[in-house]
Amino acid sequence: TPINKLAEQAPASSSNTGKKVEDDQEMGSFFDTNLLDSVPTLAFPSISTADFQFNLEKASDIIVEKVAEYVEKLGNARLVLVDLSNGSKILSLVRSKAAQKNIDSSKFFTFVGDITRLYSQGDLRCNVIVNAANWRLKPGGGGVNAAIFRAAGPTLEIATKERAESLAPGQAVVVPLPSSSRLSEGVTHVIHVLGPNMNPQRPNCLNKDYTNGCMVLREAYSSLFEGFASILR
Ligand code: AR6
Repeated sequence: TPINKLAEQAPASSSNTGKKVEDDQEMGSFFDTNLLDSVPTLAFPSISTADFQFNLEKASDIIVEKVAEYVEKLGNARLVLVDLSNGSKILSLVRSKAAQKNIDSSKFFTFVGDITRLYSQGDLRCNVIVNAANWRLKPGGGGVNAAIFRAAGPTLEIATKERAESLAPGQAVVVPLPSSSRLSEGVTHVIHVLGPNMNPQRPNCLNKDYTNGCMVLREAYSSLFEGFASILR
């Protein structure tokens, strides 16, 4: 799988960086590592499918559709769908649907890991990470929102407030990460995105209206990929 391939290609990349490698046998991995490090990469979680309880089959169709739409437009940049566990249902659905659509697996792949520790724990360098936010753009709650605000520290909340006070479902906001942020990892920007909510205990619940829900989820992915494109320009 691409995950294993990457793990092999990027051995201890931080300690290799900047070192001359004399041994021929290590040359390949040395250059591959540096090449991969310089490729713009967006890591994103599956929007709305955990706390917001969006249907996984429908969400996986939309992820693959939107990735197919944007992956070529984004040039050499990579898109990576991340989740915490090897048993992630959304990752396996997306992997098989992406394979069916023959999406270039060097430009789009799935990855298991904590989105706030992709480089330090997974040797995967991503310069932009996506947050499945809440409408108030507030830290805490659960899921990936709590993890990103916790890892980045209070400067992310301040930088976010400078860009937007709130989000409507389907919208995204690009936030440059202040250099003083605790989240290093090579991340330069966080993109907050608000997906459609199917959880009756959260604001703006769509009450299983998947006609509207699918439209809003498509908008959410368009907004976040457009946000990534705007960083690359
Ligand atoms: N790293 C990678 N993936 C993660 C991580 C992590 N640290 N944590 C969760 N995921 P969710 P939603 C995956 O619930 O459904 C918050 O409270 C998770 O397994 O974070 O859009 C906000 O404040 C799932 O695949 O987002 C909102 O109120 C995906 O990330 C609400 O939850 C999204 O799960 C948003 O709910």
